[in-house]
Amino acid sequence: IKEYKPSEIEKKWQDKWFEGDVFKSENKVDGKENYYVLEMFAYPSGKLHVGHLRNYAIGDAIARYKKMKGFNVLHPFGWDSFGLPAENAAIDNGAHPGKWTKANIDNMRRQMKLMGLSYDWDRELSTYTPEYYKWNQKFFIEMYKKGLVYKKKSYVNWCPDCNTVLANEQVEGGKCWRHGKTDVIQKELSQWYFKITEYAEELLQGHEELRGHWPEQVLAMQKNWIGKSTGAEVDFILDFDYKGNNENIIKNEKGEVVITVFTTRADTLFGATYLTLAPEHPLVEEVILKQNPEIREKVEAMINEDKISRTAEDKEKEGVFTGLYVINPINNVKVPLWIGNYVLIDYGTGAVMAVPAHDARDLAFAKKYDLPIKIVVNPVDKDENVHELTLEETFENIFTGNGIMTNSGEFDGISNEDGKIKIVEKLEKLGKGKATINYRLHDWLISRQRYWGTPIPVIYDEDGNIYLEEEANLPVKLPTDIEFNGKGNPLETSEEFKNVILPNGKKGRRETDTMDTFVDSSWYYLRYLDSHNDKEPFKKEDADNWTPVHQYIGGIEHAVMHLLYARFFHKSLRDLGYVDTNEPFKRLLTQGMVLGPSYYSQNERRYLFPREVEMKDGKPVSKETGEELTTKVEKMSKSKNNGVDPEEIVKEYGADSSRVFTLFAAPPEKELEWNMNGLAGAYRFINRLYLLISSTADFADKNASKENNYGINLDARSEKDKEIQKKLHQTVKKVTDSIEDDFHFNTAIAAIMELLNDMTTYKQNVIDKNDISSESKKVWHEVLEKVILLIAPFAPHVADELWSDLGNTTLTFEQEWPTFVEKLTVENNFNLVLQVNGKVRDMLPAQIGISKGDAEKLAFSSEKVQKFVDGKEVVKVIVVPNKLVNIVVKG
Ligand code: ANZ
Ligand code: ZN
Repeated sequence: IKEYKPSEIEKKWQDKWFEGDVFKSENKVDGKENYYVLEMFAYPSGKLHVGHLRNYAIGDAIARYKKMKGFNVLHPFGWDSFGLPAENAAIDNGAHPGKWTKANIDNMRRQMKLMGLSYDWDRELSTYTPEYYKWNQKFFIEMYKKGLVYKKKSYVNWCPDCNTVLANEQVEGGKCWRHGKTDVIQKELSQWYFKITEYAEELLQGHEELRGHWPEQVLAMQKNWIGKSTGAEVDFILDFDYKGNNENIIKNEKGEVVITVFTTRADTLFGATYLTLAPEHPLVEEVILKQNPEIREKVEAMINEDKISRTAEDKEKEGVFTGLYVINPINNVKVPLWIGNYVLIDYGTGAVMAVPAHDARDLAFAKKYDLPIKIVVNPVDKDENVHELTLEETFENIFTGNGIMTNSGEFDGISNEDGKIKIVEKLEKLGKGKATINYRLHDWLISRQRYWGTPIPVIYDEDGNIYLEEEANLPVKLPTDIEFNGKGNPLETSEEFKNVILPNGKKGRRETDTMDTFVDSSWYYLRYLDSHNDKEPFKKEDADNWTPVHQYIGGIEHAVMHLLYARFFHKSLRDLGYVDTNEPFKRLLTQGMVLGPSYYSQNERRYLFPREVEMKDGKPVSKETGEELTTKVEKMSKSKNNGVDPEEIVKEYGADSSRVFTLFAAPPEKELEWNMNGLAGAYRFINRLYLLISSTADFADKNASKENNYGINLDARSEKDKEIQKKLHQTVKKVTDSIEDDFHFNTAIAAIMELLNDMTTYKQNVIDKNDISSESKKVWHEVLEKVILLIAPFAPHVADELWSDLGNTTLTFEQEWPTFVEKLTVENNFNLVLQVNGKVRDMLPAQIGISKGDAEKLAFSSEKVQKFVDGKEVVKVIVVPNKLVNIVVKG
């Protein structure tokens, strides 16, 4: 008997697959529908972690299954290979970032091949290569010409540890997304932006196309991030004669300074008792501080506070009076102008009409600085009576709901919802306001002051005018004469890179900012379609045939960065004429995290490695000291020492067992608890399957093949043949249904395990005892062929090995997915008695529990019954459930 040796089997088949280039795919195959399955490409950190293993096991199972289902499958892989760690490694050890990156990619690709993944490696791409980033530059230029890229000076997020600017999406609770402990500070810089806000509404509306195919949670996160607010802009007039001519100060035709606020509560305009500006508002520097320089210190302190905590609900409101006043456009009342830390410059207009009676933040501010409070909406009780609010009540419990307008002149007595509309109508008539929609989403800041990214293809002349690089000169390549000293942007150290001659012969200076690496990942799924093309980024025809990607798989952490940027990019590319489709990814699966037990020692104040731990009386203790440890199942991470190394796992148990375990232990969207017993269980399962099949392969009748339904005469089967065939057909159905149901591989594998139990029984009772019918060998051939094909997407190496044991020279993933016959899956049949006028005329097998209607239909379908019914009038049909049908006829 053969022994199951995964290391030998897996090496043998990987060599065959990869040397034979069997996973090479075409963009078009006649008669086949395309299916694009894509796992998020990897950052080449150096080694795979278990999260990768899980992601790729899922993707590969889908790819192999869809191939067997007859699709023309595209399943590529690549590397998201620009970014900081490579540069930090360069600073630490002097090696060029490219060298570090390439070595890491080579190692990870080798590890991935050990997993037996069915990628078409011919399409592999890496974003750090000029062949790739050239197209980032071309898109940048075309987007600039279309007004989708611009440069703007503003306060931006700066991480002192990254030494670069960050996008809003990369700031989490005021801290850097890469340096969880580092406060992000604000710097005023001139930076490049992509105009994602131009697509805010479409990005929101596009969710309708994705709903049901993307996790609702991701859609909700995007919706929240886009943050659509319906409201109005209202113009207040500054009660001060400003003579200056600053372009950022807006004046009306009378020469008065206009301050526009954004509000969602225009109905409360009569209650606006003061106005608050963000400390960064242009009016502050240009007018207020010139007029009132002694408040500068307070203003600057507010600017330096971090944005997130500044607006937190429980944060102490800080402010300062400007000494100036503004005129409320609805009633011409003069109200004071303040500066407040809770007003953000980059939301709405950076100015707020404060209504302390109905807005909690305004109220806190008004209380602190003793500002007037005016109630303008009263609540209505359950008997529809208006309740006149008092200030005392407001202090105790602020009223922010809907009600009836008061203290609002001509608008008194109507509902505030009507009031909202009427006040905006009036303002529009007066030319002092308008209905508007505001989005929380900001333009995407893509400038990074770092080396390892795509150079921005822009040159400046001596006056700072912008010149786009000529397309013929693309790619603008990263220079190599660079010093990585950890101080500032390394690109600044290359004179050759910086100094260029402009088309007009004058001296120019090249932009040294590089692009955010999220630009690279925003369109890579398109590049796979033609990754060696040096004339175009991809062909439009291919893009239209392959997008939206049928199935995308990755982590939920990308919900508002990568997944929103890519949607924006796809729409921009559509508007530049590159694609016709609207969305990049049709279906999204966000796989759950991989968790593992961690062991913490209170005495040593550190996490122990699993190898330092043993179980005593069911409790984990330190092997060395015997101390009882605190254990917790949590996300695998280096800091908790609770990770496992996929390469070691694959070495010890084999790729097939590792894959089967990760797919079996939890449905793909759920958290997966890593468990060595579970892994060992997966190994035992495959081992049993292997031994059973290889030891009984000779028994199977190889002449009986799929083409002739295995030549089985159903009536000549023994009871045991019938049972195993029924179990087989039930399993094919169950596995297929489970995969079609959002890829629930766990239930699919569970069904195969059950089948294996029945197969073992069949072997013992039929094959070993030689208790066989004329059909047993044919039935067994069907069982073996189909079970091998069922397991093939999950455990492809052992499947190909067993497939060849059956005498095949083909590969499993090239086979058709096994089919089942509904009739053969039926649990319990009984013989339905068919009578005409009380006389038995026929008997047919039917399923227990068959409905009256189906039983009747079955009766009329019998030829023997038809003979006695044809040409006669059917008076009635009597059905006795699970027993008989009696047709009463006349004439
Ligand atoms: C007056 C008012 C009265 C407001 C009231 C609310 C309640 P959302 O729904 O999130 O869009 N606001 C506007 N711009 C702001 C900024 N740059 N920084 C801080 N707050 C700002 O919130 C819109 C509301 O947030 C606006 O409506 C404005 O306050 C405030 F009873 O205007 B409201
Ligand atoms: Zn950082």
